[in-house]
Amino acid sequence: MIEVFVGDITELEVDAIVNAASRALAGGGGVDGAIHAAAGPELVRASRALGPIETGSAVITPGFRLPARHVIHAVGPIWHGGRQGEAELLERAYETSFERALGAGDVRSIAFPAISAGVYGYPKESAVEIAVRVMRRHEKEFRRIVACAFDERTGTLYRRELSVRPK
Ligand code: AR6
Repeated sequence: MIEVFVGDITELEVDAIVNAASRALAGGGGVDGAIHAAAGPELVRASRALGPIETGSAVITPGFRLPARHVIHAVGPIWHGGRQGEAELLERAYETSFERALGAGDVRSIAFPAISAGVYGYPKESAVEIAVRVMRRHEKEFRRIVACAFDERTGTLYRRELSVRPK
């Protein structure tokens, strides 16, 4: 089941939350900052040790002080206008996040922020379309997939995309 939640991803009681990380995995602003603040300083030590990683890839660490047991740190592309492979890289960031979740063996519920759709500048409509397409591909492997929006407008975009019949 794919559901939409509008609010702070760090509060979600799911097995894994996905972080929109930077290649250095060293923390930052936006959702990355919120996740590191809530998880505590152990998280930056654990994640930085696994970096740097390529855009489109992802690694998994414990969730430390978060309600979620795991954090999957995925690196989405920076938007450069759409002709530098951004769509493929964003799709890959979602795909590798799902791979890491399945690899953990105990992840039945997972929540995603809108990767790349903040500081990295990816147009929200297209980012949401890609996110939902990959989530649908993996829907049957999980009990819950949560599309976490931080504002109502993005929540509406997810709901609209989910109401459209898959192509
Ligand atoms: N819960 C859920 N979603 C959130 C939260 C939150 N607490 N806070 C922000 N968002 P961004 P990016 C939404 O900028 O574009 C960092 O510095 C936000 O509204 O966090 O992938 C990293 O270190 C937006 O829709 O990630 C990287 O350097 C979405 O999360 C860089 O930013 C993603 O926005 C990554 O940029």
